[in-house]
Amino acid sequence: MASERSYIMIKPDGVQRNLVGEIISRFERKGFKLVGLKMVTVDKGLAERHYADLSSKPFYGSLVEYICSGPVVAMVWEGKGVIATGRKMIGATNPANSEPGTIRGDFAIEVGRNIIHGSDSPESATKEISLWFPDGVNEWMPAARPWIYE
Ligand code: 3AN
Repeated sequence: MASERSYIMIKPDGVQRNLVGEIISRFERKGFKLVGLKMVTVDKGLAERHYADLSSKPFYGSLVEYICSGPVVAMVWEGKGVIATGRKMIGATNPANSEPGTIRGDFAIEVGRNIIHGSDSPESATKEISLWFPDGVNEWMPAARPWIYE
């Protein structure tokens, strides 16, 4: 079975608020597999490349500044449907609309401090993973594999 990968990033507010363990735990308990993980203090160039699609938005400048304001935790998670399911676990972009039980619904209030990023399509996942993990990710075989998938 071809497995999908998503780029998931805990933003500076998530790190500052000690939510790293909580967020990693949710993805682990779901059954997804961690194949890339690093803490990065983001420079402006990388933040601008990551958010290039939003460069015409009025909040682009403050978004870039926010992402550079402290370390982020950059991750790649793998598993069946991880891109769409990861987005569901994260919740709506604006935490005011995120359902309780989602990461943003449980832990965030404002769109400008929404804790976490997740790739929104296979195309952006591929682009984001090569941007943040240019040297590739870790291949490993989890022992739980036959207990999660048919
Ligand atoms: P998502 O992160 O849910 O994929 P995008 O890609 O539309 O949402 O937006 C990327 C990031 O830009 C959001 N995570 C949020 O931090 C910021 N953002 C989006 N919309 C707004 C807004 N109206 N005001 C301020 N920041 C915003």
